Amino acid sequence: MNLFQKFRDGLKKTSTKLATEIKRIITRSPRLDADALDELEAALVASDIGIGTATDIVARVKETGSPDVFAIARTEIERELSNVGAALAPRPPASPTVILLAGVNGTGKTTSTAKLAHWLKSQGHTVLLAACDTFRAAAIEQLKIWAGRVGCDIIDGQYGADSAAIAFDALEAAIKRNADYLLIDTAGRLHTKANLMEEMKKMRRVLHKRLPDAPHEVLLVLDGTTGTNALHQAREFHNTLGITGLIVTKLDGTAKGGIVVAIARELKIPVKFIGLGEQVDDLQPFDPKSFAKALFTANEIQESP
Ligand SMILES: Nc1nc2c(ncn2[C@@H]2O[C@H](COP(=O)(O)OP(=O)(O)OP(=O)(O)O)[C@@H](O)[C@H]2O)c(=O)[nH]1
Ligand SMILES: [Mg+2]
Repeated sequence: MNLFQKFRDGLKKTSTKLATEIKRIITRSPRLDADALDELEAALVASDIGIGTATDIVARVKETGSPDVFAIARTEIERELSNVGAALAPRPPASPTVILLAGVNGTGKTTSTAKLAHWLKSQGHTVLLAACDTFRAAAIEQLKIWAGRVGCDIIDGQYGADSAAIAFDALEAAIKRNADYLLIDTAGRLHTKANLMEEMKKMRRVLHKRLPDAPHEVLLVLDGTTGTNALHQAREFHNTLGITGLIVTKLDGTAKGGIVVAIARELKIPVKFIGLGEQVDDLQPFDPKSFAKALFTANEIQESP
């Protein structure tokens, strides 16, 4: 399955809802009068793409007088996202690339860590995992099971242990073993809880001390089904921790997958991967063009009766 097909399947809930609404509006009012344009705007806003982008699309439709709302929306979305799809930081020549995954409880950090490991391995890299969620019961076992599935080694410690110490040991091991990537799973934390944020900062400091460029990426994992809440989280995490990129998960589970557009427009933080399901290959590098095309698709998807 190619990347576009993955995007299309994963974004089906959002695209089906959008297509149904848009077609209904156009069928009823082919010349798209003022009321129809209002309805169109409401339908776009309901997908969580954000008011700004929704009004831009409606303005373009009005301006061009074109009934091809899908094509106009695709172009606008692609333009909006053109600067936010980004690859991972380039690999330093001799040392591991260190990626820290952060986020609030249950957003998909642990599973995204494993899926990212799987994707990196598929690109020919060697990957080591670090289980630095020593806080939640069974978190270490969860990552161990995934490590087995993906075929990666894992460095862990005891529950209650200092997560920064485990991160340090894991980095030592990654350097010694010549691993290409070290992926660090962390405990869920509230962006409002200062002590948890401090723990995260400590992890950063310790890594930096051992390897001056590390961590090369701090990826914030956001649950795409939480809508504008995800936006608030991203803002807070970015202010306290400095985020290099986003992973937006669970887009398969929502009709509001447009949130990726709102986040990109608001925060200008690159979206690096998106989560489109629970399988190991359901985390995919973000591609604005495929995303825009998958979101606004008129024909391919039939609504179930
Ligand atoms: N459908 C779907 N489910 C996902 C996706 N990403 C994660 N999940 C599910 O979300 C749930 C929570 O995922 P975890 O990876 O454990 O989340 P976490 O952030 O590590 O959670 P804590 O460690 O408790 O903070 C699991 O059931 C995952 O399978 C996705 O892209 N799509
Ligand atoms: Mg976890």
